[in-house]
Amino acid sequence: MSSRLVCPYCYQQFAERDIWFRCSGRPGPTGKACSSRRDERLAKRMGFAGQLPPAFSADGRKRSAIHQECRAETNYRLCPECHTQLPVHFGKVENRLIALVGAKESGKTVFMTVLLHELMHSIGIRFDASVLGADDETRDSFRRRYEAPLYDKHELAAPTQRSTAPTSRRPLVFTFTVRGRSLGRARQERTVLSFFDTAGEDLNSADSVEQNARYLASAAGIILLLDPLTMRGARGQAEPDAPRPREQDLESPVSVLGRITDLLQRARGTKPSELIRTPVAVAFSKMDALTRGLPEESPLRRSQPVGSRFDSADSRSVHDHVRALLDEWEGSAIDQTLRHNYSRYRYFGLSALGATPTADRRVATGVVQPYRVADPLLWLLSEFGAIPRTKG
Ligand SMILES: Nc1nc2c(ncn2[C@@H]2O[C@H](COP(=O)(O)OP(=O)(O)OP(=O)(O)O)[C@@H](O)[C@H]2O)c(=O)[nH]1
Ligand SMILES: [Mg+2]
Ligand SMILES: [Zn+2]
Ligand SMILES: [Zn+2]
Repeated sequence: MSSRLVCPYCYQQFAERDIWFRCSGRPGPTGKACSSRRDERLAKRMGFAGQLPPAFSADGRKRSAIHQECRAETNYRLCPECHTQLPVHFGKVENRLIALVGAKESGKTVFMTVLLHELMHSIGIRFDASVLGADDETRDSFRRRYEAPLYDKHELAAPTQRSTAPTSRRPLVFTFTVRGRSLGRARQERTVLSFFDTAGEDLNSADSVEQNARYLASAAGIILLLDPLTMRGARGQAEPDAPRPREQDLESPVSVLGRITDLLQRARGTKPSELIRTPVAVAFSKMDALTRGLPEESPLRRSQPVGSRFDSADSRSVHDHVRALLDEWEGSAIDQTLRHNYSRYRYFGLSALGATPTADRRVATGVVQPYRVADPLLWLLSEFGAIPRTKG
């Protein structure tokens, strides 16, 4: 495990011994109990203005600490930067931040919602994995703001607001647990996953660039979502009723990729001769609108893998196929940028909804039928060694 930890909520890096604690608020041995108050740091960074017992620093390598004022013991561990309570086992298990980025309207919010829903259901069963929200806020907000509107009301989310209001911009943090083996003994392998639903504009405006830079720099893996319907060569091949983004709003995938590459190089201090080592899953969304134009034998028309290991051969053939499609879509510059700047990248084609939504932003068929929606994350997890993969 790396010695530097990254907060899954604010993406600041720190050492384990710098972890803070929050007083339990229960009376200590002398009968004195600490009162609750507003935590200014938590309010400023995360927009939480409620009352909580005081935060204090102690030896963060320990599971618990004694608060000097009340002498009560506590095991609430906090990020030293934003004062958010850290997930259980934090620092003792792999902590992987997955950054999800893409231009406005590329499909990030829908993708994240469907991906997490799938992870908790079919993908969880497929890999015998359990995926749980790591904190109350994540559990509540995922259900209320993301899952229920899409799955119960069949409505698509409104465009994501820019991250100036910190309350709405807390990442969703989950723990992904699979049964692994270590030294011949079965054990639970836990990975903390943090998803930050960036608003498309965030990548453009200077004031949110710093937060994004930190987010990207701390990420163990990046999912870059690109909308093929914004590419000139693909637009002509799309289903006639697929909603096409308006021309004047278009930010071409290659310019999004360029900007992210720039941010990463700056944030990581990459030397001009070096490649960026963060694995990048380059995923083309909304493929449902293009499937019918693809050749019969295209790997993007066959059924998605179902085995209990990540299917490497299938993933490679999708990668090669998408690379070939890029030429047709007039997107060869994307491949050039990736080849010259990244050491690990892989192409994906997916559809979160499985069909074109209606003009009033509803799920047309009433059922979400995702296709290959988990492939990018599964590839990243297999790159980290968190899930097994087939040879090939
Ligand atoms: N055909 C098709 N369209 C999709 C799919 N997913 C999203 N869309 C369309 O893309 C639009 C934008 O999706 P969002 O998930 O809100 O996009 P976003 O990237 O979060 O957008 P911002 O929050 O504004 O940055 C939706 O309203 C849908 O019309 C899909 O799987 N298939
Ligand atoms: Mg969004
Ligand atoms: Zn933090
Ligand atoms: Zn106390």
